[in-house]
Amino acid sequence: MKPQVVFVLGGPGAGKGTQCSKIVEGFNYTHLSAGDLLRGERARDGSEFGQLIDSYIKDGKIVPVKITINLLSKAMEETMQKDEKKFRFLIDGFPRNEDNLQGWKDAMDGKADVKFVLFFDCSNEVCIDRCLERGKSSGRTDDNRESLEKRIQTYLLSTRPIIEQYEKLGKVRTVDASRSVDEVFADVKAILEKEG
Ligand code: UP5
Ligand code: MG
Repeated sequence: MKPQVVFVLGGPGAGKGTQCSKIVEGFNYTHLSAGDLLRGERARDGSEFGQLIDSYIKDGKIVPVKITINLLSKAMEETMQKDEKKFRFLIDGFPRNEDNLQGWKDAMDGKADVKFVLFFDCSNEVCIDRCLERGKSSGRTDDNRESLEKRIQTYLLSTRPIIEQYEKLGKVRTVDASRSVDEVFADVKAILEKEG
């Protein structure tokens, strides 16, 4: 079975991870956060990319796609090897720019189907406030005001155009992510029930 993929996009702190966790409770999807995979690689003993990933994340810059796509495709393969019925994936926080999208196409065209993009739409102010609040306890090196300004800029300049490309293809499902977790999830659930 070919992997069926939903790209989950939205600004920093829009609630991508939170909503993906709720989706996997009720739907047969595996959640792969590109950011979590990169943070895992950064922490791995002997990783040749640890320092590079560290500095990119702190600067809110997008890591070269070769690194990210390797982590994503490995995680997808491992999941499907363990259980062939697990071929549905939520890919959270990817693709974030043109380089990411091209890297995905080069590696995955014909090998995986992108069903749609689930877009969590949220104002920059709400995004920043949520990340600063989380920063009090998250230990994330990018949950500070300086990194957040950069993350927002990167999102606006690089990621929004990717969402717009998918929009033109009629492939974006947008959710107003500024509401409560449960209100957002009610919309997410309706979308997934409709899309299958
Ligand atoms: N929260 C969530 N939903 C809420 C709601 N409805 N109401 C009130 N509060 C809500 O949520 C963020 C915080 O808000 C949490 O405290 C949550 O409780 C609360 P979360 O669900 O974590 O939001 P999410 O959108 O997942 O935010 P995250 O910070 O993870 O988004 P980013 O996209 O910025 O981070 P990510 O981990 O994807 O990427 C980090 C960095 O990795 C990037 O900046 C980049 O440098 C690098 N990266 C790449 O280079 N390439 C990639 O492909 C991916 C990442
Ligand atoms: Mg996240």
